[in-house]
Amino acid sequence: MRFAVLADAHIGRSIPLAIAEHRRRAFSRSVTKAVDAIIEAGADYIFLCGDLFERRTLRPHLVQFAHDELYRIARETEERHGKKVTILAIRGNHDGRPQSDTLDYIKHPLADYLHVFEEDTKPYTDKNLTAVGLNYYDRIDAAYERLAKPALKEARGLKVLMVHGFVQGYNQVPPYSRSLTLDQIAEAEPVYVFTGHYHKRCPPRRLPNGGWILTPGSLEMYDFAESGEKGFYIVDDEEAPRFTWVPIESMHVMKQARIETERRRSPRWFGERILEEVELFRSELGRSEKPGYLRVRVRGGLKDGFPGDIDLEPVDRMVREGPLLLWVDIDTLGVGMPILAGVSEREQIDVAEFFAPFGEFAEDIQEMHARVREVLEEQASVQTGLLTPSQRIPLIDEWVRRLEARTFREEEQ
Ligand SMILES: [Mn+2]
Repeated sequence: MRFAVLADAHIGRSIPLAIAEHRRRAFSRSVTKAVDAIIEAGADYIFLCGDLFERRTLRPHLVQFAHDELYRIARETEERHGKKVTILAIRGNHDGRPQSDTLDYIKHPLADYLHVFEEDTKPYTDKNLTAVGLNYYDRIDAAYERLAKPALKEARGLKVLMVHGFVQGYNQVPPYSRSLTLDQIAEAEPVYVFTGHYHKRCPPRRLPNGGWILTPGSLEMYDFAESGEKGFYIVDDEEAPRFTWVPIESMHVMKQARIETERRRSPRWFGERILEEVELFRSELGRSEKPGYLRVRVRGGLKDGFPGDIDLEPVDRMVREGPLLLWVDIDTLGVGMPILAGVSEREQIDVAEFFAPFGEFAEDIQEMHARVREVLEEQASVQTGLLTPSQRIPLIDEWVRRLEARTFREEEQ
């Protein structure tokens, strides 16, 4: 018997929104590539371990797309290999909530090849195997004990467990996340455990009971923080099971670069480093002949000027001119303002005049501006240029008092 084990397809994912259409296309394309490879391999069972969809509500054509791709597996496997395929699916956290998930839309009375697990965790059983599918719950450990473990313990024959959740000691579980343990899983004596939710591929590992656990990871790059190869597993269930990794090449190159400095630097210095990173990425894209997107995280202090003084126009120009460079996101939130000494010399704006459209309130602004400046000069931290909360609160209260004392024109209408 041959299995295909997939997870976290996230069909319809459009984050970052600035490149939503590129992203949606990349996620759909990874599904199509996986489906092609599954048909080629001629699998008997397909295990979809959650997060088939990105959200509960999606554009109808994407739901149709998922439906059609699953049907294509069934139809073409029969045509080419003369066998009937069974597709088993569980609900991931992205698919929706209990009783209301996107998987409802792909169920079809005529789609006898598709089995979507319900919330009662009634096992799927046929002549070859028994599968218990545990849908996603926030308290996955409790849900496993209550729903999946008893069902799995009772099951006979080739027992398969599908879970959408982290497994301690196998996945690198993020802090404060609920997870299952390998021992907890092994107690129910499964032969195979296939898991989703953890996006990084984990190679097959033996369980304490002699069974196997496998996390294929997501099919596409979920975000900039992810790395590593994307794809899915083919499992040949024989005397000694054989596991074959099927890589799926991402449609786009997705890279995150960092610029960090301990020393305070000029806006120009930051601008030049950023440009270097973008140029480096552009040449990487040229070599791989693939389009891509880059995020540059910039951290460090300015010695003068403002973050807005970092000239990003050359970067914008490169994006406009280079067809492979789809998007560059420069994150300068981590760029610190210069120490405040010297600011007063640069500033020559008449505040009351600047805020003249506010009418009489412009005078309040001017007064408060002067007071805040005064307090900053006397009390601000030399390191950060900021006030402590107790220094700041009286000023905020004063702002609120003055704002509340005014009635603005918009409110009168
Ligand atoms: Mn996921």
